[in-house]
Amino acid sequence: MEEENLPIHKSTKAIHAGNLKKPVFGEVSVPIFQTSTFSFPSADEGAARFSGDSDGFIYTRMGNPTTRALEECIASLENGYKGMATASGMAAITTVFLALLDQGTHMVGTASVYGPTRVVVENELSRFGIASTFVDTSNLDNIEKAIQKPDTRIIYIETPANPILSLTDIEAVAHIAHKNDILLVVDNTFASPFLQRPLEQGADIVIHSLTKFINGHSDVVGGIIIAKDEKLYRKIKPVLNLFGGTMDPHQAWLVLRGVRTLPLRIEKAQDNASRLATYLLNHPKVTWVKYTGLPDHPQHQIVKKQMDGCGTMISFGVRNGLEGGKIVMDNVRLFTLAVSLGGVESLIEHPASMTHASVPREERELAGIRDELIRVSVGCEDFEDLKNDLDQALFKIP
Ligand code: LCS
Repeated sequence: MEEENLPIHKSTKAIHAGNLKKPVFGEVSVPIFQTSTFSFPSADEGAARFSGDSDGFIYTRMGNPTTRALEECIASLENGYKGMATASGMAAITTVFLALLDQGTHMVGTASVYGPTRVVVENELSRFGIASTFVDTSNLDNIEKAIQKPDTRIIYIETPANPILSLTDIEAVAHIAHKNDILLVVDNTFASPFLQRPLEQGADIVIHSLTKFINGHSDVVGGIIIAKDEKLYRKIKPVLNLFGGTMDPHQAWLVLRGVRTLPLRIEKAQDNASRLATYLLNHPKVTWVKYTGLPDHPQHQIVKKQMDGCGTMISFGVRNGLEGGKIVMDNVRLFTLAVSLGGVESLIEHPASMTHASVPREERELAGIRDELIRVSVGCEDFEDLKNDLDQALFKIP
């Protein structure tokens, strides 16, 4: 094989993809181009940039070199056409909905998505005549039944889903979507492109909250949309530019710095998570554990089919239900009681009263988010310290 045709692998992409082709001073890291606007060398060139005949930069809401570097890096990791970085994960999600759904149309979604994703559809987009059906998408029959021809425009899945960690077969759903002329959108936040690349399985659009694994240091909020082809990119990009939920260059630089170590962080945190899941499973105060890497996970086969690893998220229940869970959350010393996930530090939270509190109780319970469920995001600390911390907190339960 010719040297230039050798494939580039994912750890190499995380470190090199998006680097400027022509560094300004030979700099090794991408600079922060902290400017709101860009000068045009001539009036004709300014007009050409606006008409699209030239791809030079115009104004940071529409594009910026630092932000573009991040977009190229993540699009490369996802094997997509192009990325569009956004101010938050929710900005990515709402931009896709606004671009692809019209008045009178309908979408099908995973019931246990991140709470606000569901609330924005059911409470806000419904005001503009957009309908939705949220079902357990791990069961393909539910998806087939929820489709309303010809109104359904998108199927939106989160896999692994937040916080019950159920999995949806991306390839199978892509097949159902495409035979019905529907687009498949996947929120890949919980896996990251290091563990799962939905476009390779037939998805049309991938979304991330960059706030989580990709940035990985709990110091930035951000999001990204990756389109599989130019047609979808051209449909979504103007909507993002107009609604204005774009990413700031400083934010982009921080995420670019974070993504360089994504593979290292995921590998360490995933090793911790799989050992902690086994430890919890055998703990006398723990009643059940959900982790995609445990053999009793109902969709364990799907992990093998579409993921390169089991991730770093664990859900579990303890003796005395929610009361026992509160004792654990109030007594951890190393785990931080906080929402969010995917950072180097381990976090613990209670979805029913925190991340998913905005979803009405009945729908929450139908989606499997029971009051007793505790969620942990396992970080990169030493396993023994994490285990000892949970152990002392668990033994506070009477
Ligand atoms: N998608 C998923 C799967 C998420 O978990 C979140 C946030 C979002 C999208 C939204 O991203 P953001 O706008 O916050 O960047 N999830 C959170 C969580 O589980 N705890 O706090 C936030």
